Amino acid sequence: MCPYCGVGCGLLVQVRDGRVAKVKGDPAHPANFGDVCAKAVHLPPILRTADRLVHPQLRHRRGGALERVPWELALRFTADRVREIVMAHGPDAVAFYASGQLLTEEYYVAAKLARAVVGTNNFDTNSRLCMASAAAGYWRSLGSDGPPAAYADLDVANCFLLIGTNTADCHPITFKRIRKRKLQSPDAVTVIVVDPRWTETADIADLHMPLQPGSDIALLNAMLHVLWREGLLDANFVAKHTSGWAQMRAVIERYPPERGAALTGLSPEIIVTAALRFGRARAAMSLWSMGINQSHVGTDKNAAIINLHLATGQIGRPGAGPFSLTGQPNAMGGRETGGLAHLLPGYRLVADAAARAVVERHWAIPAGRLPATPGRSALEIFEGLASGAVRAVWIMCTNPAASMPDLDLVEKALRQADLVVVQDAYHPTETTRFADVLLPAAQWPEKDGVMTNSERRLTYLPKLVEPPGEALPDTVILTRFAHEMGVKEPFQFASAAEVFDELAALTAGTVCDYSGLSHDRLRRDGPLQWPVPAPDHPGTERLYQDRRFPTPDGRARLVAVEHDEPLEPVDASFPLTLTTGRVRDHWHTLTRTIKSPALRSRTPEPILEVNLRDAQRAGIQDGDFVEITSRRGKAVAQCLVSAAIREGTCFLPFHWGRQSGFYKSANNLTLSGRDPISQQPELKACAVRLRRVAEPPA
Ligand SMILES: Nc1nc2c(c(=O)[nH]1)N[C@H]1C(S)=C(S)[C@@H](COP(=O)(O)OP(=O)(O)OC[C@H]3O[C@@H](n4cnc5c(=O)[nH]c(N)nc54)[C@H](O)[C@@H]3O)O[C@H]1N2
Ligand SMILES: Nc1nc2c(c(=O)[nH]1)N[C@H]1C(S)=C(S)[C@@H](COP(=O)(O)OP(=O)(O)OC[C@H]3O[C@@H](n4cnc5c(=O)[nH]c(N)nc54)[C@H](O)[C@@H]3O)O[C@H]1N2
Ligand code: SF4
Ligand SMILES: [Mo]
Repeated sequence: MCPYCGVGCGLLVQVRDGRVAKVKGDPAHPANFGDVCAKAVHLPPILRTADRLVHPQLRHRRGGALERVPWELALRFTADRVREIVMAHGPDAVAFYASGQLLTEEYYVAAKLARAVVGTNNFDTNSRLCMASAAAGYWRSLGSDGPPAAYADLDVANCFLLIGTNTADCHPITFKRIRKRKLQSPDAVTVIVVDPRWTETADIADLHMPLQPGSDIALLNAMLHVLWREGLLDANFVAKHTSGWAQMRAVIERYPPERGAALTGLSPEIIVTAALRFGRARAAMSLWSMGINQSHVGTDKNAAIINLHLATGQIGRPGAGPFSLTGQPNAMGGRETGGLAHLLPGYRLVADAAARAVVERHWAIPAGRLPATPGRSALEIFEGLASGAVRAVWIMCTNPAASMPDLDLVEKALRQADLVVVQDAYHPTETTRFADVLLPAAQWPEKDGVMTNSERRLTYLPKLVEPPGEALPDTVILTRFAHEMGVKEPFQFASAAEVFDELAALTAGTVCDYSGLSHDRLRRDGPLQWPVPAPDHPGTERLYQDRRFPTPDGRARLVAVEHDEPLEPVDASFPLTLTTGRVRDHWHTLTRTIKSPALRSRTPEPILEVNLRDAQRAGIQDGDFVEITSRRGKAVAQCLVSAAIREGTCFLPFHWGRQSGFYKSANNLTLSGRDPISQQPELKACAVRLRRVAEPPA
């Protein structure tokens, strides 16, 4: 399976002389049937670069140099420091910050280490910047996390609402499947794209709706208003399978299309048209990602999308359903293993005493050992480090000094910490520079394990080549560390397969039950979709076909949600809204894709997209270098002036961190304000001003 995005494509890899020589699509994999995008094709040159981290390194004192040390010393030093910090300040002075790019087994061992060995729920991941609002949205509306739909639904849907997703660039193989459906039945299939920018995704759209950033709830509520007024709701479904109709109706009554138009900047007519197309479709799907989730009302935006599906009965049948697109390859696996500070394995909650007891028995640790209060979310970990409440952080498989909002805060946090452990495949990165202990990790495909893609499908990834130097699989590093901490019995894993078996057994009876799976079975039967509750169970294409939801009364919840303005509205000093995101040929913080000559040459530098009229007002011409200033900092980029972005909005990709050049980083500008429910930061809207500069800074 591809190590990049959550589409989860199957790959065929040619190995020559112990190296990955060639990558192509696996025709037998049900996520892609042989197709792949450029990022996967160009994997070979990025795997063995001169900056691979191949030895453990240690800095004995701050300001000193990192020195190569043997594994034993690196782990003993870390264990001693962690013990000291726990003795002096308690277990919650230690935090772990992990990633949706870890394998499921790695995730599981890391979360178990934090909770059972160190004794803290301060175990959070970059999924907090990514999927947290979707997970919280599913929990609140449906009673549990878990995307209900499947890729097979894309082949039969009649209406696609693509909202806050640049599917063409970020989930290219999913997009191809939607495009194929549209081209096969152009009149029977409607595609609606909601994005302040015109992207490649809008290429296939019948309706492109360039709304004001952040105003999705006003749009979705107004669409629901139209459907209610026109009698296009499924009254039977609402009465039998949902709760909350009366409260929700009271709110949507106040969102006629004219009000929706005023709040979104769209026309009332296009809102009515979109609503009618959605409402009259035999089967409708919504697909969304960061334009929805990365918002201070991200959880509410998710509710507004799910409301639309519940009120029209568009869920739990072929071609229908709300379907959040997972960003990272294994963000789904992370949620299954308890990869957020309030979760335990098997979609269990830290706050649930009965769930804690089950996990304690499974882990054979004393009753009451698991801490009962949810830990710190991603930003709270870094705020805690900056204030001194948290003293140590262990970062694995993520690069927060490039990917977090408000990088000054993150750098301060890392400088201030008593202990920074970083476990990565490359060095230097923006984050490894701050490490006291640097642990070399094996990366894809130097280790084996499982990942779950957007459609709940688990794929087994075999180990194909040896890791370079002394790099070790993350599971091995974490297991050795647990032993170094004196905890042996619960960490006797001879292989990743054994870790998987322990987790799979713990999912029995939960919504994400895959107790019927093992590495052997996945190798034999190929990738399968959970729930898979028994060894002879074929897997589950679609959730909620029986229309029973995992809430106490079995009904899904219609949640009344209101529009709210972005946290940082524009004003005379900062007149434009900056939104940030991705480009087609790069992956996140560039530790990998920039090292492929082909990918680098397609997009060598960050480009700021600016609307024509905004450019005129600021005296900026296409190709000029522009300084972008927010209340937190500055960035400089060359600009692309166009009509493809909504007036008042500009867009900067966030891939370039400070290591590429201090002023290339979009996260110099972004703010760390967040959703109070999901704790996900509002990376998609902050207020900025632009100024032309003669030359880029050196
Ligand atoms: N090429 C590539 N693909 C990737 C990744 C990558 O780094 N590179 N990363 C993966 C990961 S982890 C993720 S999370 C996904 C992200 O996938 P996407 O969410 O598709 O990517 P983004 O570019 O972050 O944002 C999507 C769109 O949201 C729009 N947007 C901004 N604000 C709003 C708003 O208020 N409302 C609406 N409706 N739209 C808005 C932006 O203009 C942008 O086009 O991609 C995955 N795939
Ligand atoms: N402004 C802005 N900021 C954003 C976003 C945005 O849209 N706008 N999007 C956010 C989102 S959705 C996401 S998901 C994050 C992503 O942000 P990050 O997770 O910080 O980005 P990556 O570059 O994917 O970092 C992965 C790190 O793991 C390392 N690595 C690779 N393989 C392995 C391995 O097997 N083991 C270990 N230990 N390390 C490995 C890589 O070298 C790299 O350093 O960024 C977030 N930040
Ligand atoms: S679409 Fe995603 S999973 Fe598929 S090859 Fe491209 S990056 Fe990999
Ligand atoms: Mo993400």
